[in-house]
Amino acid sequence: MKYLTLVNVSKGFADGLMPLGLLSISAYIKKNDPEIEIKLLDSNCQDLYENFETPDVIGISAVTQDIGRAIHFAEFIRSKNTTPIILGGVHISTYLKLPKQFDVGVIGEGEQTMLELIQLEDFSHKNLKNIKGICYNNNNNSDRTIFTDPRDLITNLDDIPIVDRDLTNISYYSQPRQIIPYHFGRSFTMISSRGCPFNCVFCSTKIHWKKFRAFSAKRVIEEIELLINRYNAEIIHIFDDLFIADKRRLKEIHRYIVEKKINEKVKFMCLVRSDMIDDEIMKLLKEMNVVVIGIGMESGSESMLAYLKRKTTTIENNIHAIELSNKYKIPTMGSFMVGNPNETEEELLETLNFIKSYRNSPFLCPLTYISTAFPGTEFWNFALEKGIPVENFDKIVMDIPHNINDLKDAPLLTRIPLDRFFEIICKFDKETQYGMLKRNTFFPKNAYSIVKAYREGAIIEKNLFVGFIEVTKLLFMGMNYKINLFSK
Ligand code: B12
Ligand code: SF4
Repeated sequence: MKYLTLVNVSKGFADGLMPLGLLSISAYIKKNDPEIEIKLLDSNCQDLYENFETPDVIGISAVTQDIGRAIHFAEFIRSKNTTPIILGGVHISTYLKLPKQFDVGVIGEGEQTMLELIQLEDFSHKNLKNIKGICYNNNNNSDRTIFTDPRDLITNLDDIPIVDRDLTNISYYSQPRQIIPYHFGRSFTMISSRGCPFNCVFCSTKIHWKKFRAFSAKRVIEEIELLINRYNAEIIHIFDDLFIADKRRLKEIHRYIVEKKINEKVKFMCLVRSDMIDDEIMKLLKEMNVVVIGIGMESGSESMLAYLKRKTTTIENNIHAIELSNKYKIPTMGSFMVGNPNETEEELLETLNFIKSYRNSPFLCPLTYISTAFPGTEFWNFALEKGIPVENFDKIVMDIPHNINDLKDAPLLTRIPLDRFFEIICKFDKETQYGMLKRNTFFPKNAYSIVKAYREGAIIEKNLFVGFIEVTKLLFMGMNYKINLFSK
């Protein structure tokens, strides 16, 4: 019997989401080698440091934002013993530099690689060099990372068993909570595909997953049914980069969901693209009981949008998507990026004005993120050329902060002076807050939700009177919207 501890250092968002990558590795190892005993240390619901017990091998997962936390934990383990520590996940897979605290880095898909690693007698370089898809540091020269041959991607994703959710603290993750906007309940995440057929200049997906692959519709339904029957799921967030990438598969998933009446048991959220959705797709999503969609709208400036999405999307596409979202009454979380490479103040303001012009659109909720360079992307190359300190990973700020000082050391890509940039992005933040209160102004459930909206309006505007006027305008627009609906 060998003992493996998998470690999730990521925490935050909606009281934490299950670390699906680690759970997939666990399921794969359990299927292929039942002699391995696996434990999860999960920072969402545990103190990693207090609960650590030494196993035979440790595997830590990290996205770029979490690498500082992963290193810190690896240092803590090192201070106790010499157990081999493996780093996996999107950060090492795209950055390709292994911090000295780790013995091995796993590049890309981790299931088979981790299985082979845990079966090794020891982690001598003689053994490691035969394992595909890893890197390790040369003992004699700590600046040199040695890479083995790349590992082929798993051809048929259905060969990977359903992720091992039982490894987690299920009672923690089964508590009713809100992981998708507006909907509260027992909520779970799942992944039904890997990668994305597109290659936006800021996105890590192409570098990490190489190409788009999907689980079969049948297998997707099997996992959804498991979530409903075993974990009593009421809400499922399908976290694929682009759930609708394969329209044929989408239709098949839709058919099963409707036939099996899954749409009467569970609500879904998924991510789509504005240039891909049309009446047919929206109808399918509506019938499946998709209650919120997410779209990367990115910019209100045509030239910026063309750059960010390599000319695959236009403002017209985004406008059409907002219209479809209103038509089918599926709220859209539209995310926008501010502070892009070479973005002018005019382009930034175009985005702000675009968002503002949809304040009266009942189903668009804009979200704004500060552009960040992630390893391997075109943004990354831009930043390195300009000498922007993008390797200060612990200084990354993507959410709009309340204090300009929080941006002072952040590796920003913008060339707009910081004071002015901060002044403008605070206005974006205001639109996000208005987006969030649309529910209470367009579709108030009762008198209390209207009072709540007025209170939120006053907070957003930091002025009782202006807040009152703005929320009253929204309430009128909401009434108008409903009158229009009736008259149609
Ligand atoms: C779900 C998700 C989230 C969720 C939850 C994360 C979670 N706990 O799972 C939330 C909403 C919280 C989130 C937040 C953020 N995310 Co996110 N997220 C994703 C998403 C869509 C899916 C992740 C996933 O479950 N993948 C499926 C599993 C199977 O893949 P995996 O985790 O990569 O694991 C595989 C391998 O990497 C490897 N592996 C992973 N860990 C380990 C460990 C070991 C030991 C081994 C051997 C192998 C291994 O093996 C696994 C199986 O093959 C990805 C995009 C994507 N499709 O991957 C973006 C992605 C990871 N997120 C990204 C970003 C930018 C963020 C944010 C910074 C966004 C923001 N605005 O703040 C935050 C970071 C917050 C944080 N501190 O974690 C980027 C990461 C870029 C980067 N270089 O770090 C991605 C790649 C999106 C993108 N297209 O650019 N995210
Ligand atoms: S469409 Fe989304 S997931 Fe695909 S490359 Fe662009 S940003 Fe990444």
